[in-house]
Amino acid sequence: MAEQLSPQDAAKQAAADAAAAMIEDGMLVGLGSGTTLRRFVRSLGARCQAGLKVTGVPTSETTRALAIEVGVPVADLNDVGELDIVFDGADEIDPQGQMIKGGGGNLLWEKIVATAGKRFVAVIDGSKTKDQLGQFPLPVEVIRFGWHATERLIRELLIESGYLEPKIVLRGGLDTPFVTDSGHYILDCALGVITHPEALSVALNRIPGVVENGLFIDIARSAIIGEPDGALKTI
Ligand code: ABF
Repeated sequence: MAEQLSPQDAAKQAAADAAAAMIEDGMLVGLGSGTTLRRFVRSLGARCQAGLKVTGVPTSETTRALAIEVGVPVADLNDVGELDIVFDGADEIDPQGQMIKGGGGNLLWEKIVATAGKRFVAVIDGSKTKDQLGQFPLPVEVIRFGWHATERLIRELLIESGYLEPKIVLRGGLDTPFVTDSGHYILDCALGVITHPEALSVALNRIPGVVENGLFIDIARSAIIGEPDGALKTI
């Protein structure tokens, strides 16, 4: 019996299947993270089982393991040239295609892969589309050394930028902090509405100790947006 999907999962599946149908023989494809992308990788795997010849370049160990499991040939980013296309999820996307990513803790590798391709396509369900970014806490990846000092500088920057009471939380908490694949911490910054995402992203990355942030600016060329009834929208 077919899996009974929740409305959001049905929307994710619709977007995932539409994305997988875009791929052509011989493509080098960046494979992102998150639950929608897992559906995409499974759908791509089915096409590979049916004879499609592609090479997937994963953004995380979990994506790599799933791709291998479902029969998508994989390669390391360092072993290939420019990717033909990159598919990844998002936590939020605005009408200009600016995104917040990193809810899954993988923003650094995701941004490296996202910018290693000719084209990035967000694969999302409709709940991710927002008029303005910021309802989702902005992840900022920091090195562990001196992270309290880095946090203070981030807080100062946010206050100077007009976010008067920024709530900054160490992901996982002080006792069991989340550690990224690169051994870094993530500070989640609850800002509400981010009025100038481009400028904020640049300013954050100037702070010593900040490795990268979850604002993906001028990266998405388009988005495939699934709806619960299987309908698709694009931006
Ligand atoms: C990944 O997809 C992350 O950047 C993001 O946190 C996650 C969200 O996707 P989903 O809602 O599909 O799990 O790319």
